[in-house]
Amino acid sequence: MNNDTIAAISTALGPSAINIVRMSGDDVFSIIKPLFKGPDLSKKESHTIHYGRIMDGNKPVDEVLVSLFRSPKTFTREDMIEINCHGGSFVAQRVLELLLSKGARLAEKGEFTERAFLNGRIDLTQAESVLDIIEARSDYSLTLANKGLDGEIYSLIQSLREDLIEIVGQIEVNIDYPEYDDVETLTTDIVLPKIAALKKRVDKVLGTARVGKIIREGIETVIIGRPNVGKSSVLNALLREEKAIVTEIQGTTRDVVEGEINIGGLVLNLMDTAGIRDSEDLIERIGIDKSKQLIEKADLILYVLNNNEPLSEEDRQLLDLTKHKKRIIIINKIDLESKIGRTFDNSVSISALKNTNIHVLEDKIKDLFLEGEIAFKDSTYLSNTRHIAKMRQVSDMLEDAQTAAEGLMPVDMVEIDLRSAWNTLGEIIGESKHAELLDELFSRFCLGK
Ligand SMILES: Nc1nc2c(ncn2[C@@H]2O[C@H](COP(=O)(O)OP(=O)(O)OP(=O)(O)O)[C@@H](O)[C@H]2O)c(=O)[nH]1
Ligand SMILES: [Mg+2]
Repeated sequence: MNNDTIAAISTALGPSAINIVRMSGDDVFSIIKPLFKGPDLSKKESHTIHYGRIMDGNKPVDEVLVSLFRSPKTFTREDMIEINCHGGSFVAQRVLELLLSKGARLAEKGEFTERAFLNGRIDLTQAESVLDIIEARSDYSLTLANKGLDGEIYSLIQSLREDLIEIVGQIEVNIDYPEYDDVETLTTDIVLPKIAALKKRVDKVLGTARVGKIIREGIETVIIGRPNVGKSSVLNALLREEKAIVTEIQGTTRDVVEGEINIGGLVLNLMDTAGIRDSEDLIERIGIDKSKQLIEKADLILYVLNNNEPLSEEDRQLLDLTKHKKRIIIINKIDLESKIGRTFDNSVSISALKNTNIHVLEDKIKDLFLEGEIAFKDSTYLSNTRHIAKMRQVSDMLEDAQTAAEGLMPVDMVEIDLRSAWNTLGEIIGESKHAELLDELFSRFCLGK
């Protein structure tokens, strides 16, 4: 480790109680020495905090607390110093400038975390989890991010790699000692079932990744239905706020109105749409309509019907159009006489106007997306798009290996696919450190992180 020393303001700029200026690298002690009036920090123990003043020559700049952390037990594994200044961006900026004037370099975005990764304190999935913690919007996404930070994704990937290595080992043994077993028996009896089992594991991880993505990014929820059935009223009832305009006039909502709610730790990104009408050429109309795109993109459709009206032909078509989606049918206006004339599976009867059964709707949404907290606690979900894309490649490579083995191709052909799968898994945890990937990834962090 012979890194230049980096510094940055780690807190958001703008008036606040405290700002933290952070520094990491070999020279932190020599850089701070001429600037700090207080105890000699270079003689102090790791993980201690010291009171003093930052000085610009003879001029006091700020009264500060300096935390010091000695390598290797630090976030970056380098020597680190954190200066707690008074809030106010000017003073923090001045302290930073003084550090730079004594030889520190301004850190790039995410560079502290990048160093933690490059110095082997965390793997790439853990570094990404740091970002996930910062961006978490609900308890579930925070839990998921913390699992990542604890190294759960890392362990999952490593255990898949162990299975792979075992298969490759088996093949190698056979190549080295051809008399050990005949090739055909090896591939069909030993290698093939193992590849199949591993592919099954990978596909299972991919199968649950949708839940992970939903926990992380929220459920894209689109409220649709004919005009005046009460879509905007449903949005408002869920948001507990009069966000969308509600009137008795058909076609009140013209553009998509959005809102975000948190149902027991799950985030829903709600979109209220314009009522879909005109029975003639309905499908064609929807085709040119934004609503159709929204329906396709949605994780959840809330289809609103008016309890007070008989089911129309348009409703039937729209119900058919959305039947392949995760969907809840909301029978609204139950405070009025029922004229709808039939019942539906997966429906909830509510009154958005009177706030009746809104919690029943919420519970239904939650049940639809989580098999219960227990299952959530016990599993490791992939949620990061990069991880999911790589995992898909791994699944394809295992499929190729399987096909090769089934076709009784020479075992070394099978091994090529397995090795690619091994490398791709390695890319998830950052074992092959691609410079571009790292630059892209860490630039998504804030300065000073
Ligand atoms: N009685 C009763 N009226 C309701 C209920 N929900 C909504 N309404 C009324 O139905 C009318 C239409 O409500 P909106 O929420 O604007 O309906 P919308 O589906 O968004 O309508 P568009 O945006 O025009 O497509 C308003 O007068 C609401 O007050 C309900 O549960 N019971
Ligand atoms: Mg509306």
